[in-house]
Amino acid sequence: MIPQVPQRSRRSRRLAATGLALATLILAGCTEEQRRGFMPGYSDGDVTNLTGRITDLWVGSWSVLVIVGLIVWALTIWCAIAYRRRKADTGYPIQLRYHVPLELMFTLVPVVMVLTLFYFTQRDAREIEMHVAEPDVTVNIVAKQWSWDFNYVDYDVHEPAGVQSFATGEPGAADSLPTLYLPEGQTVEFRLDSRDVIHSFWVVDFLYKKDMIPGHTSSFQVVPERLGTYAGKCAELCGEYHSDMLFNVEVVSVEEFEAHMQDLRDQGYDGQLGVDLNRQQEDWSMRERHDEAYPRVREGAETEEAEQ
Ligand SMILES: [Cu+2]
Repeated sequence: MIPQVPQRSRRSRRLAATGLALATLILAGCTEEQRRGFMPGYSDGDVTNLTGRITDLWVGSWSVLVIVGLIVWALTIWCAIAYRRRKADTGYPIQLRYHVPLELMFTLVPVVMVLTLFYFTQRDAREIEMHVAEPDVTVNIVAKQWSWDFNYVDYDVHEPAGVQSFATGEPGAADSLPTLYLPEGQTVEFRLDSRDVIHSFWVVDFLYKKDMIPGHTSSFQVVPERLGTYAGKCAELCGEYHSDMLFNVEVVSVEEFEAHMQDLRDQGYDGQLGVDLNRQQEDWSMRERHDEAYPRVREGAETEEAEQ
């Protein structure tokens, strides 16, 4: 006798197969951008050693959340339709209270979900925040309203001081922005400082950013893995010209990086532009720089004051 597969199990297996086929079809039809969950990235390789991990965490999290969302919406709509009030109904529907299994379920399911998300986030955050004892290159980045100073600690040289957009008169112009050079394939440690208010160091394609807090050095390490030019910006609202607080990152080969260090030394950019260059000092007074750049604005204000 051939054992009969029960109807129910056959149906659920068919349902599972259809679901799997559908998921494969959807994923196969995805562009690379969609598979990255629309995170910045390139088809020819990861930008840093961390971007793959960060993208996976993002895509994994939102895929699970979309599935949970779909289940919740489906159940909500189903309940509203299946248990709607009919013409013949009178009085209240059955009032369900102290249904222990049900209450356990809607307490435990969210707790399990939150713990799962917490586990993966914590696992990845620990990896991302991991520091090796001796990075190949240490860069000290000093944020200031509203530009950046880049110091190459091991070489004791620095990039020319970042000039504020109101002083260059070219807000966002790529060629007047300060540029940070990084060697490909080397462990780079960023040491982040601020001279004035809280800023945030963000290289968009690195998919990671970190606050820069006055009086406190924060740090993280990455290995840039892809040659190219990347856009960086301040990710913490820090005042009037926050949106012009931009910079570029050039990931170059180790040889080019060494040559650039030599260039900076030859041009006399030795030493470090530390946090001791306070913006309260005359050289760094933003108000004066601003008034110099926009004298007419000031004159206008003075005339107005005189008229009053
Ligand atoms: Cu800022």
